[in-house]
Amino acid sequence: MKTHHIWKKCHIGILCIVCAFFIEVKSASSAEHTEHSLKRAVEGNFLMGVALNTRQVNGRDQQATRLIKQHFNSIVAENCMKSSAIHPEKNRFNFADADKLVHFGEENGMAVIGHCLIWHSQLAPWFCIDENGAKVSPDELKKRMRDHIHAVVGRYKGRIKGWDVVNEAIESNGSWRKSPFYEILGEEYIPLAFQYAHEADPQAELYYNDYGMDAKAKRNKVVELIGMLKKRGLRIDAVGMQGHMGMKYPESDNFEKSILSFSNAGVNVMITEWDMSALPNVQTGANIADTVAYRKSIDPYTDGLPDAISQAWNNRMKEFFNLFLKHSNVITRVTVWGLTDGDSWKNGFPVRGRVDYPLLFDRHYMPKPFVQEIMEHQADPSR
Ligand code: 9MR
Repeated sequence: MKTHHIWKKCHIGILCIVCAFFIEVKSASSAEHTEHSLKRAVEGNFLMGVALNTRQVNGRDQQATRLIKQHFNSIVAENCMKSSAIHPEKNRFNFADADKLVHFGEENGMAVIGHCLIWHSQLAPWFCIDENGAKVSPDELKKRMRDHIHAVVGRYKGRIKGWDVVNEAIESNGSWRKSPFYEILGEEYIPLAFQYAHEADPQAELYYNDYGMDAKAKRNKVVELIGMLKKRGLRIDAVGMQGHMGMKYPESDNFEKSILSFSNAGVNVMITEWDMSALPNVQTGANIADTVAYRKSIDPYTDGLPDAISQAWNNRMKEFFNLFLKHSNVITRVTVWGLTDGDSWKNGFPVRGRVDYPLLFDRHYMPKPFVQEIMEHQADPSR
């Protein structure tokens, strides 16, 4: 009788523990679901991506890590996969950061994007010259391109969703950029790069990526490039429209025309490096990397963004976001070029040392109003 009583007590105890456990799990998972999330808000439309800097890749910004997991389902390296970083000397690779980035993406079920294989900027110094500093021969450059692409793409075979194979090969006026690759191989370096990337990972998607894609001359040249690759039977899955914007450029009509032209040419479109400077535009050279000397007058918002500018910025971002949603049948990913305003390259370009506000999260890791709105709308679509 006594034993029976003890057993009964035990059963009740176990039952209570089990119930408590289930209540705990349920409330944790419903908390997760009520927590706003950008990637969930755009689910079914496109992947939501973010570029990670080296601090984030190395887990040295825990607040950032939390936000990245909460809001994004795709990542790309802002710098650590570029040739100067990953292949600094002819016979030396530095895969440490790239390995961590790919691992982080896999651990969190994110689509990892490779950026970028062949680019004239942040180009490893040895890549196109011999030991005397003279241009290498066309055959030697082909071999170096092939070795580089096979080593980098091959290392992450099956783990990277897609690669920016060639970056920024076209000038704003629609001519081929006179990069060291072009100077040695002519435009032939482009199909070769796509061919090598496909050999190294036949499953990986392959992209052409560029900025200023709203300009008609550039748009037409990109369409020509897609045609040239397709005619040769080479793989190209998407065109990356970087999307570095300002308060006055690009015009959304022109941007939309390019989305349509590229998709009509038979590829998907990705917005690959989205940001929008809130600062006054400054006249620079033709190149995205050209800089201008600092003047206080072109750095007006060091103490915070005035409400009117913030509102205009949010409206303009929303306008473009809606444009991306409108074309989500062909836009497969929207990636922002950094997480918080403090992380952005725009604080240093085209003028070093300005305080800019170009990204989706502010310097306190808080979502901007238009981002908040998108997420709330998803939580309550009737609004
Ligand atoms: O954001 C990147 C910045 O940290 C680097 O210093 C810069 C070097 O050129 O590259 C930036 O990223 C570029 C990207 O790789 C390609 N498109 C233009 C981006 C902004 O310059």
